[in-house]
Amino acid sequence: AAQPLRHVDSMATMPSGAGKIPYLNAVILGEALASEENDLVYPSDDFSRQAHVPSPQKYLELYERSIKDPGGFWSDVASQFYWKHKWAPDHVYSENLDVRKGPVQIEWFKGGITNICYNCLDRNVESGLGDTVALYWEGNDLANDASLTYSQLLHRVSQLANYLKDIGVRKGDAVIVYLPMLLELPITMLACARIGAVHSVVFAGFSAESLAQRIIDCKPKLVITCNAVKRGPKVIPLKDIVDAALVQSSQTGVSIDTCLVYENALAMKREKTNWQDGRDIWWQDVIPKYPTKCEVEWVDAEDPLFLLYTSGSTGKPKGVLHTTGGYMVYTATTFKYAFDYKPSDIYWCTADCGWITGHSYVTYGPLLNGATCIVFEGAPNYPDSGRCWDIVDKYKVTIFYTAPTLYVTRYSRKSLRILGSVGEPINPSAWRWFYNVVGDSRCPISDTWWQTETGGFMITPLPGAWPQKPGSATFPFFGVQPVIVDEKGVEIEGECSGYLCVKGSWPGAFRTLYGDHERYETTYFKPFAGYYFTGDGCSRQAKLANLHKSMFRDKDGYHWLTGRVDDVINVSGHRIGTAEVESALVSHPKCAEAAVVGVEHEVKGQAIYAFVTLVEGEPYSEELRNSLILAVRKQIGAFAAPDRIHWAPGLPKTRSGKIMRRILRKIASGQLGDLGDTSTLADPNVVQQLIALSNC
Ligand code: 6R9
Repeated sequence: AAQPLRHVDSMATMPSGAGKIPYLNAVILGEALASEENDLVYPSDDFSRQAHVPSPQKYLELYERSIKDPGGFWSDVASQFYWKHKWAPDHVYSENLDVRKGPVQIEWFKGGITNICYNCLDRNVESGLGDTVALYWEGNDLANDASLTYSQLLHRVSQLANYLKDIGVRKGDAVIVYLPMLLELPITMLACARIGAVHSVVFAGFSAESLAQRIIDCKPKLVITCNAVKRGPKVIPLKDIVDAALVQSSQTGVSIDTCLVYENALAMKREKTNWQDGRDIWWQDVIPKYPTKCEVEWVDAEDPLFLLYTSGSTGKPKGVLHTTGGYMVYTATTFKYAFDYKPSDIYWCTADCGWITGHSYVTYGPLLNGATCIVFEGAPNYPDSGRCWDIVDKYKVTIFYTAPTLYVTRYSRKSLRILGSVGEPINPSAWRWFYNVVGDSRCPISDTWWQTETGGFMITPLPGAWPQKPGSATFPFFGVQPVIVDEKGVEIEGECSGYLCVKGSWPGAFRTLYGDHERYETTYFKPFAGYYFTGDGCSRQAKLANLHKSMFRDKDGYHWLTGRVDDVINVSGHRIGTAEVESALVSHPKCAEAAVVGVEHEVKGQAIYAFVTLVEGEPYSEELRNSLILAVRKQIGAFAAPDRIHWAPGLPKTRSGKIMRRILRKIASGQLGDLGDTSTLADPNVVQQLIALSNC
């Protein structure tokens, strides 16, 4: 079997704008890749015949049109949705991605008037899907489930939308949503969209501090939550977390008048819930009284749909802003093609709506297609590791979309026809296991590469269209022009590896960072002028199988994503900025300084490894180690807790004071013989001290 792709560190300095990227994760194009080269996994003829895109020729035909005539291509696609008024035909999109030519600006279908909730629900009910199940809900505990048809979902959404309007939520107002995977979560997103309010869902694993930070940043009209949730055997009192966050936000002058609380009686009875009269309102006491019909607020394609905070390489989370029209068209189209969606499918995406995958591929993408979709509240390993397969069997799931780190064991499931993977690179051996064991060597894998910022899939297989290569996300989606650049920002063609950028805009692209357009430009558009910089490394394999050599140009080779090249760590598909973890550690009174790196982890992809320097005279102890970890859990959330705290009398720094993370990464992963050049360190002895403390 082929080895997983290996990463190498090399210092790379970028020429402009953002300054330095500390290292480049480049794939060694050597043995590993060579052995994959001819390892093509073909879809069966039967599969291809029924697929939306049945051949490489068909893909190329569509792709080439999408690049040569983006306006025409996306206009045709967008026309399948309902628009109250259409955009001007000669002005489908406008863009400037080049900071040298002025402010970065992206618009799609501007002047077009629509509503995404209408397109998800009313449009489907009107076309006869009223009695089709839109959402199945599978609870944490085995006996709990529920479902809503498209008509029922529309009624529920309309009731909440009427309530929101009644309490004064208007178009453009922000609403913070801190809910677990209950049906009320997609209901809330859709209700906001219906009235033109901007939802900002905060993953219900974030701490009170993180929630407060987001409330302070977007100043919502109200907060929507539930009293508690069960995660595996544990009850988590979410309302208490919200209470603590609201105390914090009010201290900075952002006070919230209304907190709408869903009583999740399966986890906690309302009598046990802490309550603030006047501010807190039980969902069940008010929402069912509202009419089940609610006029939609028609919005411009470029009106904001949602804000989603994500981690970057500096401390403060970034409020990624998506608008309505382009996002709608893009999520629906990527869903349809990357999963070869058909009305007979039953679709399950295991992501939480607190992350972008849950926005685009639990809520919007599937519902825009009239799909039947499962919302799963629980954990994949509760009550045991067979839970996922029980769910696949129970609902006869045909499309199963998950992260490679999900614990999936046992054996293949008959109903499956397509598997999806997201969140981190899937290595060739994991790919094969997923393909052979879970998919019975029968189901194509859509390894979808994309980001919170991109709104939808960017590089992804189209099942049935072409042979796959284990571990490769294959080719760009329609309208997407990935380019690989070197550290000077020069495009490299053919077989190569470097920084992954995107040329031109696509409808699902984010339009700004909320309240900070300058940071938007600095982070994404200044590192390589003229391009959107993804933060990922990528290598491209130009040599294609003979079968397709004549069809794909050399520069259209298979793409292999090699991981982040900035200070972002990817733990089980969750993005965490090293700076965020460092600032949580440093907030501990006994911590003088901290440096955090990611290390490879068999199950989680990457694990968080923290080097901590204590304040003078403070002795090392297990107790202190635990209280440092607790500080991170409290400030960010349990998912960001470091796996390892490494005591550091000092940190390796350059003479100008920059921490050399490259060296820390080597120490963390035990590659001590291979530390590279340490001569530029201000104090080279630090390295030996750190190595000596490796096992403490
Ligand atoms: C959708 C999502 C984005 C980062 C991205 C990259 C990594 C996501 C991947 C993948 C390799 C894939 N990533 N999908 N890497 N192959 N199929 O995860 O969004 O949370 O914003 O993370 O995740 O490093 O830059 P987000």
